[in-house]
Amino acid sequence: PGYGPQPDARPVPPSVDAVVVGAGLSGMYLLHRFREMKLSAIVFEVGSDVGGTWYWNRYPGARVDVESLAYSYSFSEELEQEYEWQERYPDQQEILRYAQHVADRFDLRSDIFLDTRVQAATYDEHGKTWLVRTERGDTVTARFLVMATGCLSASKLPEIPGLDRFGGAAYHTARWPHEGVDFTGMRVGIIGTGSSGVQAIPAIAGQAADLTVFQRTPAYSLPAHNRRLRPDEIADMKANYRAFRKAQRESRFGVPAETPTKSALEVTDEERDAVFEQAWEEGNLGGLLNTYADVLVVREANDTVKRFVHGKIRQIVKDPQTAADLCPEYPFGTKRPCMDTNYYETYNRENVHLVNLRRTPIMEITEKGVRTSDKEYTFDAIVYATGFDAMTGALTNIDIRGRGGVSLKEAWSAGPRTYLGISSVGFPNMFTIIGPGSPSVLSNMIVSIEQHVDWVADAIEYLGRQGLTAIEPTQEAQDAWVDHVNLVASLTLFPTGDSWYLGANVPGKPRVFMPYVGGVGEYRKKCDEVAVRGYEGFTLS
Ligand code: N01
Repeated sequence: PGYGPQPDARPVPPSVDAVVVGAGLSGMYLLHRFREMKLSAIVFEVGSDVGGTWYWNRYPGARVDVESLAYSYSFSEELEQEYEWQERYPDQQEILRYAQHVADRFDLRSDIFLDTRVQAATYDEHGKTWLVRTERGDTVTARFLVMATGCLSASKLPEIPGLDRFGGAAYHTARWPHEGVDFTGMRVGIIGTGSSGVQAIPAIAGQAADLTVFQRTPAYSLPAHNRRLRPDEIADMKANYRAFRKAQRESRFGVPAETPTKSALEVTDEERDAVFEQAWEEGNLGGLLNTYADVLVVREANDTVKRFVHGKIRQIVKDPQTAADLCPEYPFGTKRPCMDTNYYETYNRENVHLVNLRRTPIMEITEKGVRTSDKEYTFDAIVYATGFDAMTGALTNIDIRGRGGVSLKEAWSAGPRTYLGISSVGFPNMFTIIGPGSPSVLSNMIVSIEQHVDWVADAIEYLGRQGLTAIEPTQEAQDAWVDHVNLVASLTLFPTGDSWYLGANVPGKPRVFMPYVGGVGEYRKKCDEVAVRGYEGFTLS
């Protein structure tokens, strides 16, 4: 059931100016902007409430990895001043409450259709409109279609034989039961050690009788040093929010930080270790990445961070074999680092066991549990912390057809192709918020979300002022942007990690580095220039 009013019962209007898909942090702000522009807009949301990521990811230990005072909307100064964050890194419930508060405060719910999955969207070239169809049979035409479907929303189970055979309870971290799960007294197996696994493992270990962690690739995880916010730091931020927001927008990752200029290789080991130690103690996702200019560029520089983290793991984890198995070999930062509370410490508990799947791979899921090449493990519950078909999955799961009936899935079969990550040739008047080809997942998402929403709203306003009705990128501009995104990525170590940034976690997915590594500030400048030049690289008609 939906929260508040029951929007499901209301009929969907036959035609609106804009259909937004998704009522997460992107979709909610889009609706707010569109209303300010006096556009009629509706939002379809498959969940039973707003919040997107924070609605779905309810696994124990789920928390944000960007500080709350920075991971919040900037579009309303009143909201900024009124809202009271409790923790430095709030948990899922606190962020969901924030999303719900925003929905209520800006009266967004009346135009959001919950429990409604969009099945298809087809562009009508003559009418220059999108026909959107939902799974429950609604149809609506719209001039603009905005995909606010998120980058990490199409959850993914592993390709392991026998998934349906298991007789106990099975959960995916991103589809967690709303009533929660009590693991007390249970033997639990968890597969996956990305950000979700790293947060869930300590929480489940504290409850379960026994927890076995199946690890294919170890993560680099940094201590979050989470704590309650102090009144003085909240007051400080509230007094300086405008300057802080400006700095966020101009920064590299959407979090203000000094840009490092030194190489990790030009300083002494002592100096470097002291810098790394300070970053580790700060508890900041970008901390270690931001220590030296070449960490993400030069392998030897990256190795210095790798050695430092290995040293930390060996210091914390008592069993030498477990510690060795937890030490990642791929370059630091090429997969998203994790932020944890007591992750490595958890392996010192007697009820926690690590299985290194590089030595003994999983062969199948059985009725009783998990069989590796070595033995069968018996469980009462299995947790899949196996991630997402990231960045493109939520888009290509919908049957989107643009000019000439071409499907987005076909158009992107060799990897996503966009201009600025915002729009794609063949799909006029369709926009993707934080889409592939934009900084998106390499940034504080909310900063990138607001930038995209504002850009899209401004573009639509511009079309209206010019008496035009359609916008679509040119092939040349799109090709040049895709080349640029690839070129910038190829100058870094990013393509060397087998990450979901590259689609490497989905068998058969083309290996293309999807987010734009050029930085939030530079990217914003480019988008602004395009707009100032009358939407350069787009055909307006
Ligand atoms: O997913 P992941 P996630 N057999 O893809 C393993 C954001 N996020 O949900 O690396 C065995 O990172 C897989 O192994 P490998 C954040 O951006 C943020 O954890 O493919 N193992 C990996 O260990 C994050 O990066 C927060 O070898 C299998 C794990 O499952 C993104 O979401 C919290 C397997 C998947 O890790 C995704 O994180 C949570 C198989 N067949 C998420 N298939 C915070 O804000 C997959 N794996 C803190």
